[in-house]
Amino acid sequence: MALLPILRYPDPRLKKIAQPVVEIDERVRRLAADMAETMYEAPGIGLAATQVDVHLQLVVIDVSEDKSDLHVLLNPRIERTEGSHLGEEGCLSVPGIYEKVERAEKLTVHYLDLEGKKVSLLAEGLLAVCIQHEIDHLNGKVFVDHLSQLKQGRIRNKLAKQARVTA
Ligand code: GNR
Ligand code: NI
Repeated sequence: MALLPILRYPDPRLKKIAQPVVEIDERVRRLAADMAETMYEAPGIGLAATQVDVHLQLVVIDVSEDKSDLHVLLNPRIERTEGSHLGEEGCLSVPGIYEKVERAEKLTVHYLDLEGKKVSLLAEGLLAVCIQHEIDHLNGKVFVDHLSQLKQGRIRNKLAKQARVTA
């Protein structure tokens, strides 16, 4: 197992579109294990392969308090959504920034698990938010892209300033 470096916004590689997983081989299994370790260590409740510069449709999620509910989603597709919900989001690729984003309140997501089995999961609450946030990453989108241009500009300035003091 290994900790993987996480790309930081506005790295242009965060805009790449992830490709479907076509074969669940040792490389995919190792990537999922390393991503889970990286997510728990951060700590975070989700991580998309895009964030570790692998452009495959793979995400790991665990919204439990005690690391007891790991989900590995390959090729996830949102099939149905219901309602809307405005909630504060953060992102491991945008450290220290928290902003409200509007998302669907409930959703059904279809994906393959690591055994290649088709799964249909009905999600709400934080899990539903996280699934939408991670699928955005696979499509080259970060939560900041949902905000006004004014807020995006302020966030870029703040991150550039942070980068100067930590350098
Ligand atoms: O750890 C994370 N917390 C979080 C909180 C609210 C909404 C979304 C998230 S996902 C984030 C981890 C991350 O950046 N995943 O891509
Ligand atoms: Ni994120």
